Amino acid sequence: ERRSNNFNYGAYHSLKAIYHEMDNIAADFPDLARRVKIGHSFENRPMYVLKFSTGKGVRRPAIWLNAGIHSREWISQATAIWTARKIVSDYQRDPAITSILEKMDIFLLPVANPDGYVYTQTQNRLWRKTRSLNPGSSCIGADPNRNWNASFAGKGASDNPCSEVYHGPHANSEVEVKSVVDFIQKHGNFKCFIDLHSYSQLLMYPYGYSAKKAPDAKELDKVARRAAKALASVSGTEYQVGPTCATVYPASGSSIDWAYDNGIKFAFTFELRDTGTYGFLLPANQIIPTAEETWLGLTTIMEHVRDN
Ligand code: ING
Ligand code: ZN
Repeated sequence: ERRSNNFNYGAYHSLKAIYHEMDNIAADFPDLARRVKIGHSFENRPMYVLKFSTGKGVRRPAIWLNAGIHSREWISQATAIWTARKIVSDYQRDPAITSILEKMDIFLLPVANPDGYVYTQTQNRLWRKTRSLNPGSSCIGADPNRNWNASFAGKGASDNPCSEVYHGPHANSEVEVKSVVDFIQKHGNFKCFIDLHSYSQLLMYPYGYSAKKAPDAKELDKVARRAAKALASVSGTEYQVGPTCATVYPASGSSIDWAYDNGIKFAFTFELRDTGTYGFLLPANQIIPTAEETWLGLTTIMEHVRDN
């Protein structure tokens, strides 16, 4: 039975609809995609990833595509689910994704903060953090992109639970972060970690926690510039490229700094469309154009990872 024809990739969807579509993708392409539960959220919702693999029983080098860690950045989750469908549709049709999948596995987490996402759909469209309780405070949640064990509680994070960049009581305190960390460490062969955010049209690499230069900064900058150029070739959307700290602001405890400091060299953050006209409230008619151009950026990076 095919139910997936119903999913409109040009619209924003509920968590339930996204999870259902992930299931449909796996059902439509059982030899290529599998839906895997990697954990659960604070409010006990499942955390699902799609694993794309053509390797039978071997643990290939892998790519982690992360989306929706900040719940209000809806273009991130929407781009991720579009990307999932793109991967299964293009495999054995497009040589780039085909050759990537002959050598590597891709793990895609479209909704890294499920509780926050549901909250943005039902209560407060601009909610950013998790929905965990803070003992002794009436404020809710921690910033899941300040909660990773990379200069935790350093620059650009707050110890105030009411802050939008509250780092949480300790590194990995947010079960959503801990679930990803445990999965990646247990797997042990990730080469690339890409986190999708919005907005500002930026492509960044470590570090955010300090102005120090990453040992691989030259290579990361070169790859990011190539990716930004490929992205722009689709419809002219311009991205700025650079290390997080110098490109936006200092930010400790972020996902890509943790990935990089734990041996995952190819660590990037995309800040997707736009540059502020709509900001987090990007109209749905920009979902497919955003996802299409981002795909070129993503495949440029993944091809470099494949060859290095
Ligand atoms: N921006 C990111 C944030 O977490 C960022 C910027 C990227 C910080 C990578 C650290 C590392 O603040 C948004 N819009 O969330
Ligand atoms: Zn964000």
